[in-house]
Amino acid sequence: PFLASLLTHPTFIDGNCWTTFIDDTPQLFDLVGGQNRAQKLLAYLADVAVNGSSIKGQIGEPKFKGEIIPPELFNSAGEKIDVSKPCEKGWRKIILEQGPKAFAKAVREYKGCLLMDTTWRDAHQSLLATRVRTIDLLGIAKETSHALSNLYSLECWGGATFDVALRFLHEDSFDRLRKLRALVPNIPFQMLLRGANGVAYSSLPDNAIEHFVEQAKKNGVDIFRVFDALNDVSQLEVGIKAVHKAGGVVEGTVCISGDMLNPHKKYNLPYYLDLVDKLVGLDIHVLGIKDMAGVLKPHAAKLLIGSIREKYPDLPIHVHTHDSAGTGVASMVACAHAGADAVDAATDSLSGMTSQPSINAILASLEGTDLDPGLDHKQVRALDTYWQQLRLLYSPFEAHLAGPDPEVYEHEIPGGQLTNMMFQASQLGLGSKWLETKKAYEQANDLLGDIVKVTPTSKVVGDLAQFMVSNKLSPEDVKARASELDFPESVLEFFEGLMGQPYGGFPEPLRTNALRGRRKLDKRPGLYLEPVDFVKVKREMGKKFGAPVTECDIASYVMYPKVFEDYKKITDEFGDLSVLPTRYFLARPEIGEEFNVQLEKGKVLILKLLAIGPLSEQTGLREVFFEMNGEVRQVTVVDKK
Ligand code: 3PY
Ligand code: ZN
Repeated sequence: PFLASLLTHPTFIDGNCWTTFIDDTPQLFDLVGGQNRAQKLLAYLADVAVNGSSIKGQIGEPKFKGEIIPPELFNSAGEKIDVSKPCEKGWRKIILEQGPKAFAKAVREYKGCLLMDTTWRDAHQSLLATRVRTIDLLGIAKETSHALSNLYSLECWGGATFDVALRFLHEDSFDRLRKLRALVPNIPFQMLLRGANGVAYSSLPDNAIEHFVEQAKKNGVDIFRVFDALNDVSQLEVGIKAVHKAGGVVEGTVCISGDMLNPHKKYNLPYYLDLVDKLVGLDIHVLGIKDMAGVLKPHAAKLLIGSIREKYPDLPIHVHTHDSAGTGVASMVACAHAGADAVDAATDSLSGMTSQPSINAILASLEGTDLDPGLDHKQVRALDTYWQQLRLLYSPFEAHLAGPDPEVYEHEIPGGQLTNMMFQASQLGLGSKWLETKKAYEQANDLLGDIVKVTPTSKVVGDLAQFMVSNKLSPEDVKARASELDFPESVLEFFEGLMGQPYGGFPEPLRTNALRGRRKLDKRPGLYLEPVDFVKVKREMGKKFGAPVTECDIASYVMYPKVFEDYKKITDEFGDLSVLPTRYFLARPEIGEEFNVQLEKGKVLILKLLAIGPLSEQTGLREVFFEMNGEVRQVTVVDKK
């Protein structure tokens, strides 16, 4: 039966097998119990039918009902493109055949300004609480491989997606990566790596970062955007070295903090140029400029990119922004004109506001110039018809942003965090407190010494702001009472030095008073951590979860031990939930509504919810009845309501 499972596995059939395939595809062993898998899925569906979905952050049910219609693509001669096979053209070929340096050189030599599409990572992280599931990315993957074949890259992994997929969607992020890779072999895949923090919220031992990056590279990531939340070069170096070692494209990144043209800002042009020199010294392939709050105004963008271009004529520059203030398109166009080689955009339906600027708006702005990104507008628009439907499907995670936020130049809240904080404020009914929270965020940033704010330091500022609002503390109160206040743990960790060293140092005497004798690190935290003993971890995991333990499992467990353990419990109980269409993952079907679940290629369950039985007062249980491939099945569920 194992051999049969192997031979019928979609990845095997598609011919996308790596040497780690068997190691990293433990589902092969599950396929043996197809019946068992079906029963487990029914248990999940029955639980949702009785108790509702338990996906954190979900409000209400999807606004989209019915079948999602994939787009049809046509070439410039008006002929329909056959998307049953992925496209073969694309920039990844250069990375695979000639390596990262040749890729960087070719990108620099390309006349147009290339685009990275963030729809599969940052766009939904910024607008839909990172909740877009693998099945929905797969649903548009082949079309994307054709329509966006000239992209610099597709951002599809890392940042918050790793944690959220495992924790809330009960999905294995490595599995997502492999499945997407199989359908999009031609476009470089890009991930966001938080330097020495990997994809977590604090530093890990250096060998854990190396191991994680190695798995990411082996399973499909080509380009690694490596940043540090304080622009601390010693922290950046850990990630950069790991990517070099794994053979990936190193996009060493500078995070932009505040309006660089404001004369009161310590993060000014000389600061950024000095940082770029240091990154170049680390032998990066591409320079990333990461404007996570969307505060890089067009004129500043022109000055910054123009100055770097003048100093480093051969260095490819790739710019990222968020459209929070509504200037994203103008800024990215300014960057392109000033010499950037690639800029970021998102599909129209998932663009704008706290997300990236609209891809079609950027295409239209560069159309007819030498900087044209080389994509077919009609095909790009066709792809968006899929995302229009998806946006409605994910309506339970909408933050209901009403428009751009011009105050972003003051509070400097990163895009994803701005949406999250608004969502939380609206859930708690803190409408009027929202304005107060934004003001407190600005004050908290000043108290902490005007730090660079992005995961995890943005959480520190956000936690301090919420602490100030809920305890009615002014900045003066915080300073005066620092030695007696119970600061949030993240603030103390920052003061301790667990997130690296801020530019210009820690604010004193606030740091000393708040720490009250806790240690103060003056070097990067990784130097104080014991290396991971991978043999021991594997043995431990084998005992806890049973065989096989793959290298990807180990990387996930080392990054998020508790989250991985909970994920294992859920999948033991319900099986692989990633195969369930999103509508039924989030809400129960109508009684009598028929729907399909494809367990694997050629194995489809035809399901119908028949009835939900009455509550037994004695046991607190209910019977739920389904029809599965023509047979009636009954599942007993605890009614938790
Ligand atoms: C992340 O770290 O997840 C980010 O998106 C930072 O901008
Ligand atoms: Zn971003």
